[in-house]
Amino acid sequence: MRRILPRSHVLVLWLVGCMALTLPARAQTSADVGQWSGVMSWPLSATHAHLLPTGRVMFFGEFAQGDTPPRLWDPTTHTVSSLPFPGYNLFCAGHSFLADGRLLVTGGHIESHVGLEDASIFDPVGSRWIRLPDMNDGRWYPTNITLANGDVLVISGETVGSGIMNEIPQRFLASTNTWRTMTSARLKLPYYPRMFLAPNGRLFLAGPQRLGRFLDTGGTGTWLTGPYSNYGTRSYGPAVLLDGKVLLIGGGDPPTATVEQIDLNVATPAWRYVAPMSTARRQHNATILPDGTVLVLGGSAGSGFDNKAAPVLTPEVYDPVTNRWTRLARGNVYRGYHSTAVLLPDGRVLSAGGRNTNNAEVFSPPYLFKGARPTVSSVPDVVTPRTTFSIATPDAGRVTKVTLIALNSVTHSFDQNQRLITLGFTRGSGVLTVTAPANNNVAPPGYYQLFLVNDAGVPSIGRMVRIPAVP
Ligand SMILES: [Cu+2]
Repeated sequence: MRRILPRSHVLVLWLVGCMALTLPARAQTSADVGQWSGVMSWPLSATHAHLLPTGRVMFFGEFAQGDTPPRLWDPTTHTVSSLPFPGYNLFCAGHSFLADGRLLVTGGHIESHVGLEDASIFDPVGSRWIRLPDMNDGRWYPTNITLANGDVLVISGETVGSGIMNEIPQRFLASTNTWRTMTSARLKLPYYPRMFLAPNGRLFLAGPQRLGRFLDTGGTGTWLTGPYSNYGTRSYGPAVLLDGKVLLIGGGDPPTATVEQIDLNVATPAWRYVAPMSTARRQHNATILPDGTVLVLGGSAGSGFDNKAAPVLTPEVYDPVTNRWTRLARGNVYRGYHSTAVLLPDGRVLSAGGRNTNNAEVFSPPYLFKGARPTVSSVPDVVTPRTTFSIATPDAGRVTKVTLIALNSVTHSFDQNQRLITLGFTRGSGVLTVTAPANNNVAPPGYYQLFLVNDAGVPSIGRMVRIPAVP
C-alpha cells in the first residue's frame, strides 16, 4: 500500500534534503587535514631549534633559559636530554650548519638589545662545543648564511642597545676557524635579515624590508641593488627558498595574508604576488615538506607585537605547483613569538615553543595517512654536485619526486638553513638514476634529508646525505 505523507512531513524531508546537499559529502579525515599529537611538556621554550645530522632535534630557550644547557629531543623515543653548556647565553644567536654537519652559533644574549661577541661550533657527533675567536662586536638577532665553499657569512644583530646594529658582516673562514671582516659591505639592516645564497652565487636579501639587495661575498664584500618586493615591511614573516625561488609569507604589523615570490634563477628577478594565505599572520613559521609544499604553522592574526588574543591555530599548506593553500587540522596551542618548527625524518613536523610556552607538539601532515611509504633500500652517503647517482628502491615505478631539504635551523620565524632542491631522475627496475644538484650555489655543502615521494604524495623516511664542496 502506498503511504501518502502529510504535507508537514514533506516539508521536513525537503529541508533535510537541502541541508544534506549543503553539507560536505563526508567528514574530513586525517588524510585531508592531518593530525596533531598531544602536547609534550618541555623544560624550556624551544625558541631556537635545529635538526641535527643524527636525526635528533637540538633546542635552546628564551631569556634566562638561554643561560642553561641546550636540550636534545629524540623524535623516535620522544625523550629530552641535556647537552653541554657552551658557557654563555645562546638566546638570540644566529645559526647555520657547516659542511661537516656541525652547527655554527653566532652571538647571544647579555640583555634585550645587547648582544654577545661570542661564537661557537656545536659538534653533534662528539656532543661538544668548540669556542671560536670572538666576532668584531656583539650580535643580538644576527643571520648566518652558509656559503658555497662552506664558509658562513654572519650579518646584522644589535650590539649595545635598541636599533644600534652591528653594520659590518663577517665571513667565517671554515678552513682556519677565523673571521674576515667584510669592511666594504657595511650596511644597517634590521633583525634576523631574511637572506639566502642565490643560484648566481650572491647572497639575496629578501626582507623584512621592501628593498631587496644582492651581496657579492668576494673580498671584503660589495652590495648591489636588487628588486623591491610589493607589499611593504614584513616584520616577523618567514621566507623560504624553493628551487631558487624565494617565498615571502605574511608578516608585518598589522599582519598580512599576502604572499610573494621571486625567481632567482632568471636574469632579472622580480617579485610577484601569488595566492594569499586564508588568514593574516605574523610570528608564524614556514617549513618545507618532503613533497615540495610549504607548511605554515601558528602566528597571530592580530595587530601588535605578539598578539595572543588573535591566535591562528589552523595550519595551512602551500602548493607552489597549483598555487593553492589548503587549511589543515586546528592545533591546540598558540605558537607566536619564540616558536619554532622542524621537519622530522619521518615526515612529521615538530611545532614547539613560544613566549613562556615550555611545550611542544608534533603535526602529522595528510600525506602520512595516504598509504604505505616508498622504501629506500640504499642511497649514497655523499652526493657530489654535477654527478648522477643511484637510489635503490623496490618502489621505483611509483616515485614521482626526489627532493633534498637542508637541515632546519630556525628561530624568530626564520629558518637560516632550510632550502628545497628538487632533483631530476629516471626510473629503472628497482632503481632511480638521479641527477645531483648542479653546484654548491644551488646546494651549499652540508647535510640534507633526501626523500622519495610516490604518486599518492607519500614521502619515504628522510635519509641523511652529505653534499661536499666542489671547487
Ligand atoms: Cu626574541
